[in-house]
Amino acid sequence: MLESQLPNNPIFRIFIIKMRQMKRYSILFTLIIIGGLLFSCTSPSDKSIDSSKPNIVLIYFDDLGYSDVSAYGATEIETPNIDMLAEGGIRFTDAYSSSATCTPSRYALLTGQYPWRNKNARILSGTAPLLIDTSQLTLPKLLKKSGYHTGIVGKWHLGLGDGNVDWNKHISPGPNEVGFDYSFIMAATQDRVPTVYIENGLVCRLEPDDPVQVSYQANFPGEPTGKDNPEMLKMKWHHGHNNSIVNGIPRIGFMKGGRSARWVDENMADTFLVKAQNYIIKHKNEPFFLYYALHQPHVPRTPHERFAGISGMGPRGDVIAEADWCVGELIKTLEKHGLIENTFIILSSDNGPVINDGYYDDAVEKLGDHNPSGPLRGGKYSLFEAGTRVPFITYWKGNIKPSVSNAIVSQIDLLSSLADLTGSDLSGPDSKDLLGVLSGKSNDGRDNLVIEATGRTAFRKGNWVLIPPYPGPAINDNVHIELGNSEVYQLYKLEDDIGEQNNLAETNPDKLREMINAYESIITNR
Ligand code: NG6
Ligand code: CA
Repeated sequence: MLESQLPNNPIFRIFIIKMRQMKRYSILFTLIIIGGLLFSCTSPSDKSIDSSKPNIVLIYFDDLGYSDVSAYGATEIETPNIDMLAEGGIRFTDAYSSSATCTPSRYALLTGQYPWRNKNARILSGTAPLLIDTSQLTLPKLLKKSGYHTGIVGKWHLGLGDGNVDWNKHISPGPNEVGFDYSFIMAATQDRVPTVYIENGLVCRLEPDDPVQVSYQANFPGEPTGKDNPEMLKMKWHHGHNNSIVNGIPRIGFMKGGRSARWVDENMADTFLVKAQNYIIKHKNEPFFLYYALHQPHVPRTPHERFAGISGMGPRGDVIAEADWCVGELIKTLEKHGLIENTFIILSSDNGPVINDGYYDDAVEKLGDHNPSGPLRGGKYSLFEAGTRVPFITYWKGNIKPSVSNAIVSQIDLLSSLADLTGSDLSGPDSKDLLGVLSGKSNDGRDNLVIEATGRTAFRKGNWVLIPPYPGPAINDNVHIELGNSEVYQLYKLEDDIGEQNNLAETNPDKLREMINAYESIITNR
């Protein structure tokens, strides 16, 4: 056998060369050893050099702001694990969630469709029916067709069942009916009932003699509430969040029973992490898609005691540190199992930041010099940039060259881009194939993008942003966020004015008209 004819595997090559040099072993013994090596060379770790169907891990934060991450300019908070991904991958400066709240962003992420095309895509209660039609194309469905095993661990918030769920029976339809082979979820948000984990449609650890009952209409007689029983609270409510009390925390919505099934908020990060790690380990021998939907730093912010006090910024900073640690542990799992070079990682957030989102948790008092929105205006719920412009990182060790990109990309584009990555020609209605951009081969992102915030829409095209007039308060006083409402058109040129301070609508009538026409041609075509 000539040197050039030896197999590519370097261990194998060295082995054969060594064996030739030694010459004193019998041919039979050589064959046995080579056989053994061949066997081990086709073992799971070999997958790490097959880049035709990389695993896909989508790490999705809840309410993480543009500058809540040190790689995006935070100076008062440290996120070494997210930073590692940003420094070793592509850090996008102009990437967007579809919306300034959770449900619509997640809807767009999974369906590749603008959420404003679906009138029900707004913040859902814990008893809302499944928002995605089971006949709709979704990202996990598409990946299944490409030969992937698909799993979700974490926050769902896209509705479950038909609107009349019996939480004590198999809950369906849900994530498993829209493309996930495996699901371990919280139904809605950490601040909404039911406060239980649901694995493949079944509430975990439920005892038959203590069924779970949930209502968003009325309390169950005799059950304490945050409003009437402040003495039972370990975290006080600021606005909303004064219904049922679970684990000393008042929630949105009423719940009775299911005591053994109730989550312990402080353990949630570890619970989701371990489930995500187990998923990876279980499916390491096949292409897999893991949607790891973290619950941080959404309210209520409940760091595990290992992280309580770590940031000096109160629970909001602590849970960001906790979540960053989770990201690090997840990466370690990929490394340990030889998967890191065969895994395309995407990290982002469902909407912009909010400091006080309904509880007294020291987030305001201990914020200090930290500014989660960074240079951007607004925050969660806002049509201004900080509502939807979020951290967005792609990472694929050995395949993506580290860089910073200012291409306009949206989470809506993941569906068509990941289709391309995995050899599928399927696409979503509003989803652009930006695989070249997401993998660093091009900087040619979107030309334009409609963004959504609590039912309103705005428009980015090139370096300009148009916010149409909307009634309503300029500021949400509860959360202290500028919403973007104004009686007049707002037009900002982001390259000169990233903070959206100078409304150029009056002085640039031609640009204003061009932007309105472009925006209306998309938005009226529902
Ligand atoms: C709001 C909640 C807020 C949060 C949000 C959903 C009140 C007063 N506020 O209605 O605390 O739960 O819904 O956040 O109830 S999201 O990130 O899931 O969209
Ligand atoms: Ca959110």
